[in-house]
Amino acid sequence: MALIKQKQERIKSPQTPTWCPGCGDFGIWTAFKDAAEAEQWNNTNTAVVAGIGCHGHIVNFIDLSSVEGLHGRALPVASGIAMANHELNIVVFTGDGDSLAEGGNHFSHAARRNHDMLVVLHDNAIYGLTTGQTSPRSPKGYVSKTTPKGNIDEPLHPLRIAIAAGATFVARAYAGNVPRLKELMIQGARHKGFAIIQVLQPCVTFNKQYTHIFYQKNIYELPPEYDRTDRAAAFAKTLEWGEKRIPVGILYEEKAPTHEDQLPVLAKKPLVKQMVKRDMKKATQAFI
Ligand SMILES: Cc1ncc(C[n+]2csc(CCOP(=O)(O)OP(=O)(O)O)c2C)c(N)n1
Ligand code: SF4
Repeated sequence: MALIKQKQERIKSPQTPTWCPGCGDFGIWTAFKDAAEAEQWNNTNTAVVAGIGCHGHIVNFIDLSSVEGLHGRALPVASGIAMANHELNIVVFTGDGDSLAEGGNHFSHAARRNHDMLVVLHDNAIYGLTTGQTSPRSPKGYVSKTTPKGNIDEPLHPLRIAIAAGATFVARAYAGNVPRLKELMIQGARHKGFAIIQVLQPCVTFNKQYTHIFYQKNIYELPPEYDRTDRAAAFAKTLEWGEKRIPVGILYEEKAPTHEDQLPVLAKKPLVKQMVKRDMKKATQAFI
């Protein structure tokens, strides 16, 4: 017990989490601390970026260099970090509102470019921090203060978008299964390229439909014989959703050059380790 406490303290900040008791964000936080411990992630090898929302508060509860971007802008910030120092392990925490509404375009483009980073999408299917409004992940018919007569729109499915756009590691996990989520975080972070884990994260305060019990009843682990290199099969898996039909595990994985691999300027060393020569005369002349 003492050992476990000691392990978790290394990465935990002195702040106490402010999430509601039972929130799925606790599971994500714990899995991340365990993964960080196992992989020796620290301030010299890892950078963390978060969006704005309940999910984004995670940066306050872990002791790693971090940036909390503008709402919807976690991925462009992370892409900039990747290009400045591609040797870093980059982990992005984002919400379903953050990555699919305000940051919807950045999500497709970061996946398409295969930036080398792990994206942990806290999917509670609502806007949590602003008190439970309907988000792009809320199901059709969902009743909230912004859709009091029921949501008339179909939800977005982030893994469908990720696979269609070109993400090279695509997984789904449930926030209540911490050991499995930890494993997937490690695999996603080790993967070279854009790795996305959609974490089914119950918001116990506002989302009374996608509860812990709902997920415990309806998720199933992909079987060992499932071929995660088959892109069409993976896309078909993303079409499954509903009663006893929510697959979790690695849906898709492929090896492909990252955006950073293909930039000639980064071939020898990261940008942060290069002497940048600036000819200020030329730069100012450009504006005259
Ligand atoms: C550009 C912009 N639009 C709206 C807001 C207000 N806002 C802050 S958090 C939030 C919802 C966050 O929802 P989500 O990303 O799903 O994260 P969660 O709180 O559910 O973890 C909104 C709409 C903002 N801060 N900036
Ligand atoms: S409002 Fe929902 S998402 Fe936010 S901390 Fe509470 S339970 Fe978690």
